Amino acid sequence: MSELEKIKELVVELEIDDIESAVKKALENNEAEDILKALSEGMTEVGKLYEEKEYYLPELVLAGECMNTGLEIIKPHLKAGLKSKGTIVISTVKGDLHDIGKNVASTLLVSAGFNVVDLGKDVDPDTIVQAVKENDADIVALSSLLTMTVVEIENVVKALEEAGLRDKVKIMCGGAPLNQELAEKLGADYNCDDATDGVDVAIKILNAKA
Ligand code: B12
Repeated sequence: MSELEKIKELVVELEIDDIESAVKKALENNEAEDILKALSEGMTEVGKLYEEKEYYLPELVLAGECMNTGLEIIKPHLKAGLKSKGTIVISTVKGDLHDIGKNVASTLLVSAGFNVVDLGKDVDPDTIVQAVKENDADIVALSSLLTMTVVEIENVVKALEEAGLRDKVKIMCGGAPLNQELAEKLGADYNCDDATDGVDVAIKILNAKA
């Protein structure tokens, strides 16, 4: 089994104690981007096992920890040598604790050369407004995995409007319950199907601004 296959397997088997050493070792012989792909494939497999009722919430939490442990190790290797293209404030919306997709998006944006301010998960609109001000952000990126919390995107839009910042930033979002039509209905500018799409959209926004 290759080192990359092993990493995927460790995520699927929830081997939290071994993931750190395996990722560090794999970095000696593999590109960080390929390790990211292996981690994501493991997470996709875990998602399937959850839907097939083989795995339950505790397994999902553990898989999330495996994924995030791996991401933290590879992050510095993804961004090596790139200079910032613009500033993005990213978070998962209030009420939503899913942060794996957001972390993948954040990691890819960093690796593409953006200055990314990651506020984490379950973030309220005022914290986002504050971060936009403090960091003079160009883009607000939001993740919502729960149908119940997509409405929070609208609350972020309103908070930015009230702070007089809505015209200064573009808002992009991602997560399975969303599509472009819904994103626009909620007042956002762009929906992203996946993290790679997020990078393309961010580049498009910054190019249009330049
Ligand atoms: C892992 C997981 C959890 C973990 C999360 C751990 C963590 N640290 O994130 C835990 C156990 C905490 C969890 C909890 C719950 N979960 Co859950 N969870 C999942 C699961 C299995 C996988 C999600 C995931 O991480 N996928 C892997 C990542 C890489 O993919 P992704 O998130 O889709 O992100 C990609 C794109 O969407 C996009 N993207 C996402 N965000 C963004 C943002 C930007 C800016 C960009 C550019 C792109 C982008 O790019 C990413 C990569 O390409 C999904 C089912 C599934 N198969 O998706 C259910 C799922 C999302 N959960 C669900 C539910 C119901 C819950 C709970 C309510 C369960 C409960 N009864 O308690 C709670 C909610 C808690 C809360 N308040 O948030 C439902 C949501 C249904 C809905 N539409 O509302 C799902 C769909 C399962 C199901 N089929 O019922 N969950």
